Formats: sequence, structure tokens, C-alpha cells
Amino acid sequence: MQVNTVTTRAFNDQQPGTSGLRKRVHVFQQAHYLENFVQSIFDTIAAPPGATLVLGGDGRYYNREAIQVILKMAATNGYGRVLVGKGGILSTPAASCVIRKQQTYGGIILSASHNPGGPDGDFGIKYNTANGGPAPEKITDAIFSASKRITQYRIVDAADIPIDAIGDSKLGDMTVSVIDPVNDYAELMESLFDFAAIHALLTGGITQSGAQTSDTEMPPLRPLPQSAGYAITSDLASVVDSPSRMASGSISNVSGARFRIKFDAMHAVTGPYAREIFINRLGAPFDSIMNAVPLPDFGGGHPDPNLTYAHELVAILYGENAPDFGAASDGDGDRNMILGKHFFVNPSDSLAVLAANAHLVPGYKQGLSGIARSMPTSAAADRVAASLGIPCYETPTGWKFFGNLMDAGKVTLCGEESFGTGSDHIREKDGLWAVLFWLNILAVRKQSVETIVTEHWARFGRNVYSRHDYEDIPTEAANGVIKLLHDSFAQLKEAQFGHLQVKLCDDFSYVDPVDGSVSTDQGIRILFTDGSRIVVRLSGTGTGGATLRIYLEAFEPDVAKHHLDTQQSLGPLINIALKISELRERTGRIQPTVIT
Ligand code: VG1
Ligand code: CO
Repeated sequence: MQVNTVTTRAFNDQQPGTSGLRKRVHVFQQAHYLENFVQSIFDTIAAPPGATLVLGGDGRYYNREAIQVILKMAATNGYGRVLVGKGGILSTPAASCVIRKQQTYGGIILSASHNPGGPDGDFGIKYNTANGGPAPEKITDAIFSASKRITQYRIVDAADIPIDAIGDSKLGDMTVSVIDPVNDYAELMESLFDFAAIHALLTGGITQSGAQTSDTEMPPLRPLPQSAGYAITSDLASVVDSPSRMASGSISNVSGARFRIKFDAMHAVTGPYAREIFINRLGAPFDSIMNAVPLPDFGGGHPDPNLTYAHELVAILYGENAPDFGAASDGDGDRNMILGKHFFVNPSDSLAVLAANAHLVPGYKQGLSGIARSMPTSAAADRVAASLGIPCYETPTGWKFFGNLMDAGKVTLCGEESFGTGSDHIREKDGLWAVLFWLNILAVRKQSVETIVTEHWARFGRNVYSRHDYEDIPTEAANGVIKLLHDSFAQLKEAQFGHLQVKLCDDFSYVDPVDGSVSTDQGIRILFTDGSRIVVRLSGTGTGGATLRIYLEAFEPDVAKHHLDTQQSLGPLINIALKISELRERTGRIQPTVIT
């Protein structure tokens, strides 16, 4: 086996963002581009000789080619063994699970998550450490530095390694073990949740109680916009948000009827996982899953489980004869969107509901040590933490900031407003885990999703919340908005807008309570004295232009107002955000691309 030492020149743009290095496929296809970054990872982490690595990805275009390159580089960088998901597939949570369970040195995950795939789409790569979590900033910064200094990389000259059948093969002295990508993960799920109860729920094995309201009593639904890829208009937002128009009460099946679910894998990595867990292990009918075959281009879709990009599922859950529960996951399987019949669960609320009901779930019934949420995520979870008498931590955006807290046993549940929820069972957010957590709660409480959420609001108050994304805007215009806000801090600190008085305004900084590391400039916050907030930050996962995210939150204690339309309730805050950022004037956009 011949080892080639290849002379290369550094690229200067290999800086990992919120979650790894993400670039257009054609950028990764440039000669030496992938190899440089992989060598920079290997040089930085300096694994001991003979170490084991996990390797897999979300199956997107270029996944298989990248796997071969990484295997051939690992073989000459001292690794003893690489565990590769069959076909090169491992969802992000499954990779985290395997790293932990098999106690490997770390893992490389190939994914650009929720970004579109295909030859003209995005590709990505990130390194996870031995705890199964995304490498912390000090490691990603060091990888970036190494990528700017690199002059050569090492790779063996060998035929491609077969990765489509389970078993071992040799690449020089290194063993390539092709593993079942689903098994370890499915077993972990079965250890956390009451599969028997969920099985009974999904197969009609239990009687649904108290179902008084039938579909026929519901007022007619407003039709959803039909065009693919539509932006959410306030019309849709109001459909999504008006519990008053939805079925109420308990699980609305007629007595004895089975509880119907629909899971949309969006032609991304969760298809095989969903089939094994929902169909094979939980007995759900085959039509409970859709778009379950992973495709390299995700079927041309945008594998981002939100109201805009998962419109096929949203239409089903808001349609006639809708299932009782709907969920979707993203490209690499770490995100989740939860829907009830004609009901959308805001991800910030979802975290709070899981926390408040965790005692009903076997894996969590012993109690939670604490909760963590990213700064832009609503404070709904904080209220649950307070009532449970446990701490709630506020971290910057990105799952890497939760790792230390979980490793130190300070938190059990973590969540982000961006459809990310997870726990210390692994060190990544976990889409199917969140779906199973919800199903476990539903199996125990025997109420509808809507009832569970509205009862939660009645008990804790409602953190009315929305995120507005302005995608793919010129970088200069986006930077201009951020600079303007920075320059306005002094005036804003004194400002009064109608009844809203600014209390604090800053760029969020975080000191990690475990290792003391400091992260600055994590998003502009404008906090008001009544607890409302506006947060503005730039996305760190996009690959074209810039994406500005505006996060809006107001607290509503009055139960009589909980059914009001979110966008209307947040209207005053939205207007302030648009005014102080000059967003419309500077970007020419009059509407967000996505509203959550
Ligand atoms: C986004 C989300 C963030 C999430 C990150 C990775 O980052 O806002 O909460 O952790 O994506 O998710 P940004 O920088 O674009 O706002 V995933 O599913 O791409 O691994
Ligand atoms: Co993802």
C-alpha cells in the first residue's frame, strides 16, 4: 500500500461555523479542499496511534466520495479502526450514540444538516469528540488555524473500500468496520421510552378516553397556500396559531380508533431509522412515514423541518381527516418539528412541555438535573425549571455549548428554538428522540397535542414567540444592519417605544460555567422591562450571502389571550425591530423568507 504525501496550498475559508464547515458542493470538489480540512482535523486532534474513529453522513451528494477520501487518509494518519455506517449513512444523533457506546476517540460527520443537497447544493463536515458532541470552539478554532498553515497531507493509494455490506475489511494496518447505522441508536431509544405504551397507542391497543369532539364539529379550515416553497404569510401564521379553530379536548379519535401519526423524513437520513423504530418496533402502519427513502439531493427539497419547507406534511396535518400527530426531521436527523391535528408546536414550547412532562417518561422519571437553552430560545423552559426547582442555563446558539454542561451533570434536557431538542443520552440534538418523547407523553396522558400545549400555557403562562428569517441577503446589507444596531446601543438603552421601555441592550457574551471559556458577540439582545425581547443575529450555517434572524418574544400570563394570533401579538415588537434595524430599507426585503 503506497502512502502519498501530497503538497498542498492552504485555503483561507475553512472556518467552521455554528456546526462544522459548510460550503457548496463545488467548493468541496476543488482539488485538495476536503483533504486539507481532514488533515487539519487529524493534525489538531492528534489521536493516539491505533485510535478508533466513527465516520458517516446524511447521505447527501458527495457523501460517498468523501467517505473514501477520509478512510484513505485515516489509514495513514495512525488510526487503527474506523466504524463506518453502512452505505456511508449515520444520522448526527446516531453518530453521537455510536461514538459514546463504542467509546471511540471521536467521529467525523458529513452533513450540511438542513441545507439543500445535490451537485449544486451544500456539503459539510464536522468533528465530534469522545463525548459524542460537536468539538468545542477551542478545537474548531485550532482546526481553522491548522487549515491556514497546511502545506501537505497524507493519503494512501488504494482501491475504494466496500461500504455497502456489514463486516470488516483492511486498509493497510487499519480495519474498516462497516456497521448497521440504525441498531445502536434504536436500542438506545428503546431503553429511554415506554415502547409498549407507544406501541399500544399506535396500534389502537388502548382505548382513547374522553373523545367528545369529532372532526365534523370543527369549523371549516382556512385553506393553506398551495404553491411549493411559499413564504408563510400572516394568513398561514394565523391558521397555524389559532387553537380556537382546532379540535379540542382529548385525543380526537372515536373510541378505540388508532392514534394516527405521520412522520416526514424529507428524503433525508431519518428514513431508515423511522422505518425501524415506528414500523418494525412500534407497529405503526407503513403509511405513517413519508419521504422515507434518503436521496442524495433530498428529492430536490430543502430538508429543513419548518412550516415553509415541510409544507407537504403541514398540508396533511391541516387537511381533512388529518392524523393526530405529525413530525418531521432535517437532513441529518437532529432537528424535529412537532405538529398536532391542525396545531403547530413552537420548538421553544416543545422543550418546555418535554421538561414539564419528563416524569412520565421512563428514561427521565428520576428527575432532571437542569435545563439549558440557547439564548434566542424563549424562556418558556425557564418557567418549568423554576417550578421544578432546577437551574436553567442560557448558552450561545449551537449544540457545542451544551456539551460541557451535560458532561458535568448540570443539565439533562437542552433545546434551541431552531427545532432542536435533546438530552444527555447523547451529545447532539436528536430529532427522533423528541418525536418519541412526545409520543410517550401522548400515550400516558391520552390527550391531544393541542390540549397538552394549551394546558401548559394555562399553567405556566405563554411565552409568545416567533423567529423571522431573511435568507440569502447581500452580506454587506446584513453586516450594515448589525453595525447599525451596535452603533445604536447608547440611544437604545434609554429608549421608550409606546408602552415598551428598554431595560438592557448588548451583544450576548457567555462564560462557560464548567471550563470558563468565553464566547463574545453571540447575538444582539434588546430586553424590555416587561420581559419582552428582540434578538438579532447572523446565521453561521448558510453558504450563500447572509441570513439575518430576528427573534421576538413577549410573555402573556392571561389565559384569555393565549389563543391570539402570534404575529399580531408580537406586532409592536416586530415594528420596533424593523425600525431600529432599518432592515427593509437596507435589504429591500419586505417579508421574511421563513416565519416560525
Ligand atoms: C442554526 C440554528 C442553530 C443550530 C444550527 C445547527 O444555526 O439557528 O440553533 O444549532 O443551525 O443546526 P445558525 O447559525 O444558522 O442560526 V443543524 O440541524 O444545521 O446541525
Ligand atoms: Co441538522
